[in-house]
Parts: sequence; C-alpha cells; structure tokens
Amino acid sequence: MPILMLATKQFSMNLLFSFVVGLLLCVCDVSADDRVLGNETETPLMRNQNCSPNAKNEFVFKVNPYEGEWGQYEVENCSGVSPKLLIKKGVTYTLLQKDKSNWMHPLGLAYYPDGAHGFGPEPEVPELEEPTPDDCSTAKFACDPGAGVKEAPLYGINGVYESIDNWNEGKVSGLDVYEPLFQRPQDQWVEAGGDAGYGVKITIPANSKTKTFFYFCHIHAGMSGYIEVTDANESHNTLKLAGADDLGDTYYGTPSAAFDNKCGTFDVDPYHSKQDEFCSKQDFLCDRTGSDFSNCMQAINCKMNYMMRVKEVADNPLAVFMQQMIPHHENAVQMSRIAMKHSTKAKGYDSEVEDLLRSIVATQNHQIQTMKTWLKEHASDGVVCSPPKIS
Ligand SMILES: *[C@@H]1O[C@H](CO)[C@@H](O)[C@H](O)[C@H]1NC(C)=O
Ligand SMILES: *[C@@H]1O[C@H](CO)[C@@H](O)[C@H](O)[C@H]1NC(C)=O
Ligand SMILES: *[C@@H]1O[C@H](CO)[C@@H](O)[C@H](O)[C@H]1NC(C)=O
Ligand SMILES: [Cu+2]
Repeated sequence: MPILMLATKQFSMNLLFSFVVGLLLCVCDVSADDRVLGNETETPLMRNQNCSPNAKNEFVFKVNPYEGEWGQYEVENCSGVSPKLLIKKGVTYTLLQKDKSNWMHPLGLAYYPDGAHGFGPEPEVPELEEPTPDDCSTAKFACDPGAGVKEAPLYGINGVYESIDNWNEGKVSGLDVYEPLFQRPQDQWVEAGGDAGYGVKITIPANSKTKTFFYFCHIHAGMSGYIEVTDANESHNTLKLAGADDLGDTYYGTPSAAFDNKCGTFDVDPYHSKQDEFCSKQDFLCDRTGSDFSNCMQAINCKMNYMMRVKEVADNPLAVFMQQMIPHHENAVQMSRIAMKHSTKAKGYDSEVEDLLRSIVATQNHQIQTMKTWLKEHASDGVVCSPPKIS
C-alpha cells in the first residue's frame, strides 16, 4: 500500500503495463499448450508462408524450439515457421532479434541458404557482404547484384547500427561484435542488448539484380528461410544451386508426425509407433502412467538407447565417441523440448529453468552439428547394431 501511494504516474503506468503484458503472455501460453496437447491429429506448422513487414518495416523474429531438428525462426504476426519475407527495393528493413528465444541464433543474410555452413555440395556459399564477395561473379553462384551495388546486413546492438561505408569494422557492431554476444550467457546477452535489443538492417538498392536471398543462423545450419524482392529488376539474377529455389522437406528434415507435434520432439514417432521393433519390453520410466509426457519420454529414451548401440570402430575410439555422443546429445535436446512443452505448470518451473532448457537445446544442437561435421571429415556415421534381446 505505502509503495503504491508513493508511486509516480510513470511507475503505476509501468505496473499496469506489466500487468497487461503478463495477462497477454498468460493467454498466449495457454493457447500454445492447447495447440500442442489438445489434439494428436494436428498438422505441423506451415513453412515458407508470405510475410510482410509491420508499419515500421520491421520483421520481429523469434525462434520456435519445437519445429524441425534445430528449431525454426518465426516472425511476429506472420503465420507458420521459416516464413518468406517480402521486401521492396530502396526500403530499409529491420530484422529484430530482441526476444530471448533468439539467444544463440544470430541472423545472417546470404545468397544461398545457410551461408558459411554451406549448402548442397558447397562447403560455403556467398553471403551479402560489402564489397560483394568475388565468388558471386562465378557462373556457379551468379549472385553479383551489379557493379557498384552495395547490399549487406548492417548489424545493430541496442539501437546502434554499423554503416555500409564502414562495414564490419569490428567496433560499433558488425558481425564480429554481434555474433560473439549471442554466445555469451543469456543474462549478459540480454544486458548488452539493452532496451532496443539486437537487429539486422538490410536495404536492397534500386539498381540491384538480387531477387531472392536467404536469412540463416550463424551458429546452426538448417534454419534458413527466403527473402524475396517483390519488385526485382526484370533482368534479375536466378539461383544456380539445385534445391535453393525449393527449400522443402529435404532441407528442413523429416516432416513432423502427430506424435512429435504433441511431444515437441523431432523424428521420434517411429520409436513410439513401432516400439516393439526398437525397444521390445524395455521401460525407461518405471511404473509408466501412460500420460502424454510419459509416452514422449519413453519414445525418446527408446530412440537414444537404440541409436547409441553402434559397432566399435577398432582403430578410432574418437569415432565411437562422436557416434554415441550424437544420439546422447539429441536425447538431451529432446528431453528439454518435452520439458519446455509439458512441464511449464510443474512446481519449480521458473525463468531460470527456462533459461537452462533453452541453453541445453541451443548449445547441444550446436555441438551435435560440430560432431556430425567431424564424422563427415574423419570417419562415418555409426552403424547401429540390432536392438538388445531381452526375454
Ligand atoms: C482433433 O482434430 C480433428 C481434426 O481437426 C477433430 O475432428 C477432432 O475432433 C479433434 N479432437 C479433439 C480431441 O479435439
Ligand atoms: C502484431 O499485431 C498486433 C495486432 O494487430 C499488433 O498490436 C502488434 O503491434 C503487431 N506486432 C508487430 C511486431 O507488428
Ligand atoms: C534493371 O537493371 C538494368 C541494369 O542494371 C538497368 O539498366 C535498368 O534500369 C533496371 N531496371 C529497373 C526497372 O530497375
Ligand atoms: Cu541458431
């Protein structure tokens, strides 16, 4: 009471604001839960839906941790995940990354999906940079926007953006400042982002030949989506790498089944529907209740148990480490996704727990990709043995 009496108008406005925001968040939370838990037949979220900016030419980004193997970007007020951003030449757009779900997912812009992670047979594809990368003029990529055309992402932290004439000088912002901040602990990332948070500005000049390019995550491959210049020059560039004009299931991975939608997991359905084949007579929770949570946990543990039984690689113990650690980490990610979806009402679920789960998902996914890359270079994927015989 005394506090309220002392409160300035501003302070009570803030209180009112947090109260309203709290209410809204609460409503969103419940509907998100319903979407997931309510109905096993629900279809997965649509990808690649047209997405226009808001009145301030902003695209407000979030990351949905339940979609695909690595999570996918969403844009506020646009439907589905990995939406296609529609933009026009000569206008400056801002891709905002203030929401906490963006932590560990710094956006980049490239002429083909995934930028430095590589796409298709290419270990690396050209990004939008200033000056334009030389390989953009090769026939293989053919992405040169034209002589003298400057188009590159301008990174900003707490409202301070770099400029195109002093691009990525490593001080004001620029990728070399932006990306490392996204790998700092979450509280430090939030603090450094300040009130305005993080953002990426892009302007496609009027004389550019760019029609299609991509946003991607600098840390995780597989999170790209399209950006389309709707008023592109009639003699615009066309993409040369196969598959770039059709980011579909081969890019985003196994479409999620109803069971995975309900659990919040990726590619676990067979270990539920064909459990006998993979984990006959094995219970990974004692006295299973048969609840959604229980079935989800049973399925992911069945998957890990099955996938970790690999043949020993006699001449390379490190290969075995990688082969086993991948499904082991995948299980940590799946457990966290289930917890984020099914335990928000549990006693003790608070923002610290949420940070912990977000951290497990983002960092271990990054490690999984590192281990997969190692295997590609030095060994091969694990050979899974037949499931254990338990009579
Ligand atoms: C699940 O969705 C289907 C198709 O939309 C609908 O027919 C069914 O009634 C829903 N079931 C429940 C339990 O909501
Ligand atoms: C999304 O739409 C709501 C309702 O129209 C609006 O209040 C909100 O500002 C929009 N968000 C963005 C980022 O444009
Ligand atoms: C298209 O690009 C060509 C070459 O850069 C330029 O001469 C022409 O004016 C452009 N047309 C439009 C409509 O922008
Ligand atoms: Cu990411």
